[in-house]
Amino acid sequence: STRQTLVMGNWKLNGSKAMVAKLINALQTAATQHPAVAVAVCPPVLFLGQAQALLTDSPIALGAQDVDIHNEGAFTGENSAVMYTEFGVQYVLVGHSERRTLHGESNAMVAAKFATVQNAGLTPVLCIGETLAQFEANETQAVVERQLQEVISHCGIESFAKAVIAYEPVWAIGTGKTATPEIAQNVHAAIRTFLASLDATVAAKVQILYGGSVKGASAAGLFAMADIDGALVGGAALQADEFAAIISAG
Ligand code: G2H
Repeated sequence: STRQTLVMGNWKLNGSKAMVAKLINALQTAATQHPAVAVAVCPPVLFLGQAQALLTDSPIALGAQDVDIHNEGAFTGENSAVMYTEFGVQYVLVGHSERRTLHGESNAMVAAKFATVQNAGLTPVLCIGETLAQFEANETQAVVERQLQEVISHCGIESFAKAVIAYEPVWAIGTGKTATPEIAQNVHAAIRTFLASLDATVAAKVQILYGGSVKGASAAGLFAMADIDGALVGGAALQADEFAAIISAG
């Protein structure tokens, strides 16, 4: 696309101190060699401090995988957006399908998280996407529009001027089944058209990432599409050579 490519690694519940050090050091080289591509990693929160120290003066940005809707208080086990600001975090994923499915997060909860992230001055990465059953029932567009509409109703269309969208068809997540670049492009274009019906300027600028089993070998075909502005990468983000290949494709 003509927008800047953003390659973001979502490490999910993986890592160790040794792995964080090794992976981040390996990625520094790839990110430095491709300064036109924006690169970010989202380690588990326990490793944010270590990652922040390793990323001093680095072009690689830090992200978090989830957030609570409160900034502080009696919310045992949670992490807040305001706390993230002390760890150099720039991006926060909201509404990843694993949060929606495994933790029962509704569209309303995801919209509240989106607002909390923006209020702390950070950039939400709104994850949306349909399940296999919805895909087979031709409900993809209706599902992603509902997921977007909740945020628009809660935060306004202009909130997407400072946000990223990640389209992740649930049937492609961790399954090895990547949507073809054409299938993904069709949905990305529909998302952009939907946003453009409300605000053309915001729609033209917002980065829409594709996620779901992206690998080094599939990245270039996806990034060649007009409305695909990067990738949210899970499994392949844990292997330095695969993630570096995705960065190179940007
Ligand atoms: C989708 C993606 C990263 P993977 O969950 O958010 O993971 O690339 O392993 O399908």
